[in-house]
Amino acid sequence: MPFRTRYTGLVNKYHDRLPLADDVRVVSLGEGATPLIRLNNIPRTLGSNVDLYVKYEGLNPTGSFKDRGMTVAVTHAVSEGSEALICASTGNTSASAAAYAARAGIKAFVLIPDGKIALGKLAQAIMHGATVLQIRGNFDDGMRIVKELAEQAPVSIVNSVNPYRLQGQKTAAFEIVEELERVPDYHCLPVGNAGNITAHWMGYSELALGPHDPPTAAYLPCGHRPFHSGVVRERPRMVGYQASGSAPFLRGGAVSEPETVATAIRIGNPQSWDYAWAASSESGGWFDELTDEEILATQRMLADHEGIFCEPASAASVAGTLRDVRSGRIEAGSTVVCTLTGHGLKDPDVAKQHADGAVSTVDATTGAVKDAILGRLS
Ligand code: AN7
Repeated sequence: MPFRTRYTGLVNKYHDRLPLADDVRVVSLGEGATPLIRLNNIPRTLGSNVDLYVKYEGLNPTGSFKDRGMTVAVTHAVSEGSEALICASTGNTSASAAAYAARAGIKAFVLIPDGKIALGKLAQAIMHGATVLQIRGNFDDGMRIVKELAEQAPVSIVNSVNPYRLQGQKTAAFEIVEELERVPDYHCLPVGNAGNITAHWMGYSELALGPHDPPTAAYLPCGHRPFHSGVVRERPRMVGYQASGSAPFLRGGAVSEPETVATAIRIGNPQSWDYAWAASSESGGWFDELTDEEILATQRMLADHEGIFCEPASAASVAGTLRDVRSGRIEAGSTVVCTLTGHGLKDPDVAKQHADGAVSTVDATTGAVKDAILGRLS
């Protein structure tokens, strides 16, 4: 048969490794199966022969990794009869929740920090018909309110404190091991609320631990035993990168006024604090921080030298990795996967800052255009 079965999303692909009933009605937009792209041009400048891959999660249906968790969380919520979702968000969770709620035919309420989310994400929440509540506060304020509210109103919380979110997000680790046909030596991610680093470690651990092994301490309980298969022996070191202005894992505790240009990770009080520490220490990994300038320079470099446009927060993973490769902390010969968590189109305002010199206005004549081209070819 020359045709492959149509891909219909990660729940259908990994159903036997997810805590969902066999006959559940799956709410999906075809998420997952994102490309794992080997970087060609940037590693050449490093002076170290690392094998560097990016998992381009920006190619999920709403443009971020959140869709992996949302398909599972919304499928579960709908199966329980839920008619409304709620989340606090720096933008991507709200975009994803709004889309999956629309798909399921239920309501979404999203709390976002006033004026501090990227334009594309706000556009998504609006277009998908969510009720958008801008709060006069930051993500951490929104998170506190949502957790209190979910106990008082008939709304399902779809932040990553919902264990079904992390169950969905763990599938990225499955895909990476399938695609590489091995376990990477390092997996590097940007860290905000710390759900994704936890979910990846859960996924790698399910592959590496046998049915009788105790689970990792980073396992968010889900009313189900972990789906340990023991099909591989290794697990990667998990490395988490934060923006310096929003780096609670580097400060050793919550940061009250988080700030960074990478608004997706402008989070001072991560909900998966203990789990992320467990993932880091069990794996022999570490946390580190990047300045906004380093993050933006790397975002630009990925777009300019590799053709890959990610949002600023995502670039933190590659920025940190490049620094750690240069210093030798990540050894030569390593295979490294960086998660690019969201698409660059989410945040057009950041891209506009680079417009100087890239965009020039010329007369509508062949001569004027020719002059402009020849000037740049020489
Ligand atoms: C692009 O949307 O928290 O450490 O509310 O959008 O699992 O929180 C977003 C987080 C990294 C951090 N990159 O992941 C939200 C939200 C992007 C993100 C993160 C986020 P976690």
